[in-house]
Amino acid sequence: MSMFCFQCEQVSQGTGCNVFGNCGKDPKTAALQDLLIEATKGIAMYAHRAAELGARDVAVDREVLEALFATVTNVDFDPARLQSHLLSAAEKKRTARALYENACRSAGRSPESLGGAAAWEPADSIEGLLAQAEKVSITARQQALGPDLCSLQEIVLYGLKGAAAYADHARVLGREDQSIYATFHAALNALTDPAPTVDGLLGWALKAGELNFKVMELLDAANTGAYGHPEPTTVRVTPRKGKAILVSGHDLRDLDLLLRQTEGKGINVYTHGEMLPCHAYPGLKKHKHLAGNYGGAWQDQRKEFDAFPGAILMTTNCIQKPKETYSARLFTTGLVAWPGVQHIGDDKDFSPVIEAALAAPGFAEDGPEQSILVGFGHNAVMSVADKVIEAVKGGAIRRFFLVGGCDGAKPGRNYYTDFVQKVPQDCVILTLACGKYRFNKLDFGSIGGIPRLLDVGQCNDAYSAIQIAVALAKAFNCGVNDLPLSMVLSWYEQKAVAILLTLLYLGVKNIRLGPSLPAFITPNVLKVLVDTFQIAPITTPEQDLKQILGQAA
Ligand code: SF4
Ligand code: SF3
Repeated sequence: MSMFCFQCEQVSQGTGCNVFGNCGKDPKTAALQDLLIEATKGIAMYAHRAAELGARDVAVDREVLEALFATVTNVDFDPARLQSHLLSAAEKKRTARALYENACRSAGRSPESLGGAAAWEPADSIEGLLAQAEKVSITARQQALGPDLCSLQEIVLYGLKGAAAYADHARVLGREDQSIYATFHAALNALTDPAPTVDGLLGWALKAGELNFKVMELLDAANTGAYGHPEPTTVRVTPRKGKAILVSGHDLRDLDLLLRQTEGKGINVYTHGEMLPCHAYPGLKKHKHLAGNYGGAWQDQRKEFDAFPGAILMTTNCIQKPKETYSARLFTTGLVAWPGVQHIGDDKDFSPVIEAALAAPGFAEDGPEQSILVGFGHNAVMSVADKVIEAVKGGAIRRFFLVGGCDGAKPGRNYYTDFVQKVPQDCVILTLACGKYRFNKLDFGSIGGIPRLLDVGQCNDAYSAIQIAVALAKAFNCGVNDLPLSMVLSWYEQKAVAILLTLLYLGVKNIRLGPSLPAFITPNVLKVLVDTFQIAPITTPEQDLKQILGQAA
């Protein structure tokens, strides 16, 4: 059985995974994910039309988010769970259809008879589902539409996948927005257009960026509403003696619930990967047993989880194929899944995680004292804005570099470590997402009391970085593109695509992108992006810095 997927950075331009996923996704899982996307489009065809008539159903809205999120890279590798997503999607599609037809009746209109994705019903065997998936594969669409239109469709879809992940995090904290759901439906519906145009799809790509901006804003409100604004906080990066649980992913609520359930149990809780920024939230750091941060970015997990002497909880991406040495003390929750790995359901009863931690040896002794500084969200940076503006006006700060994004396993990512080390001493580096593990334990010093490395937070805290840039632009009475600010980004999965589309929607130009350009962007589409937004691939740190600083001089 073959497959085709090119949605992440683990494939080179002009290629894709076609025998087995470099991420560990097998052809069956890939096919079920393709079909789940088709099912989601079918739901959206009805939900979009219903929304236009003022009708909505929250269960339908949530289904779309969950289905999109489940297909993000390194989230769900379990065919059985994907099959149940498919059945649930089929059910919600019937609900959406009834919603639309009732709304039509109320409005005295006759409903459209919809075909394509809207007409899909799940086959009753796995073989049948796989046969259905083949008809809606990327390859089938490439043949029908040609590579450029298919490329643009995938850009929109990946932006929506990333935004859906963030919207789901906001949802679990009780924040949802009807207009956001309506845009998801409208965009997915646009992807079912049998005769799309380049301009139309480019428009949808920017709308996906706008949508993601609103979603990140909602998530920021959800996180800060629940746990307060991040504040500059020193985080221990070495272990403490005792029993231990490691929490990875992006979901603040999961960490909160786990901290509550482990209170007084003599277990230290550590953050991993994108959970590091959690230490800066007052509502989370108040727990004394939130002991520190352990390990680096996701791609090192097979080595680091192996060495971790406790239980491990994955709340979102990026999970990798577990080693047998730790699979019994590894747990998933939310949309993440790996076949055979114990899953904690929506009741969020973490007792099995706690039991596994108590059964494991824990750390035999304290590690050496070592810590880093996190917590420079928009609120924290804004509170010292006067100082920062003064330092820029007085010439103490020459330029800001936003060096952020995902980490990954392919070679070539040393660029980012080299780059930040070569940034001149009178420049400040803002960072976010998991790519920072390549340099966040280095000492960058400070400028007039302002640390030279400011950790803004998780990938979704790109919202904070944007707020900081907008505030600086206001203070200097200029546009964001005229600021002494350069963006050097690293991407891996579809959340990074969503963020990139947000930056393009906001009109940000001259972004440098690496470590390689997306395989799903064809040369023609790339030319449009370069001509319109002056996106450039990274070259070498020396050359890029020379160009940036030369331009700036
Ligand atoms: Fe390959 Fe990335 Fe798709 Fe996995 S998600 S199958 S690594 S392109
Ligand atoms: Fe990292 Fe997966 Fe993207 Fe949230 S954890 S940034 S890669």
